Amino acid sequence: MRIDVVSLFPEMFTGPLGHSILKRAQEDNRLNINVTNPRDFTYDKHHIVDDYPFGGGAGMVMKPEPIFRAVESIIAASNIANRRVILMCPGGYRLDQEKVKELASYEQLILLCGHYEGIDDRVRLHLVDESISIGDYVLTGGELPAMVIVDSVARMLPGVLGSSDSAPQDSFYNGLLEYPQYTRPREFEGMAAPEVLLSGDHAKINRWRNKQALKNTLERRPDLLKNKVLSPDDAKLLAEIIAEQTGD
Ligand code: 4GS
Repeated sequence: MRIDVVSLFPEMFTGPLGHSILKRAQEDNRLNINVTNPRDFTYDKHHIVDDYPFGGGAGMVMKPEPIFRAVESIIAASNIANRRVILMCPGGYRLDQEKVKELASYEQLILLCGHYEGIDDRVRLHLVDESISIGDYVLTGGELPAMVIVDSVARMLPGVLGSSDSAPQDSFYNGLLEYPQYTRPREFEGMAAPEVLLSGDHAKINRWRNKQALKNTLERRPDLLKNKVLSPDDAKLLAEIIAEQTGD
């Protein structure tokens, strides 16, 4: 997969993308990340990328031409048809794991990062395929949201995670929160790890983990259970949890 980020601050990406799993994914050619600065697509003497808003008001607005030119040059240079042009913005679709999986199926993502008060809306209307938000809060720019997309999408790509089954195990993969993990020591300052995990009985351990995942989800994120179709085993575990809570 190829991900192109369009940002006025390319240096912001060097740290987060240059370590650990994302670093290895790029070294192994599973992921190719390029950052393009729209300032390089300005042809005036001062390389101006923003201007005052039509109609007045505070702040500056990013001009459309450098962004259109940057994206057009990326598209021309990469020659990939199966792509998605995405604008990071609070009004977009709120990112979730289903959307992450969908994004991981494209051959190329082009992520546009706004800065200042906003981007001339002709970019959203005529250049962008979809807008995505990472949550209901306001950031200073779209760079951190773009990094969140790169990170969450990269770990869905084949071979990126070290152990082949790490992704299926994690939060939201099956629409539930994770079960709790423990490691050595067995007892730390009077706090014991659950005995069942040391039993060696893997059927029992799996059942305990499924139950804990359901319990965590019910207690902390009941909204996730609303639209979920439970397997007969999970439905039974959930009934047990609810019975335990009500003291039956
Ligand atoms: C988000 C967000 C965001 C909005 C960018 C104000 C600078 C800023 N983008 N998810 N202008 N939340 N963008 O806050 O995606």
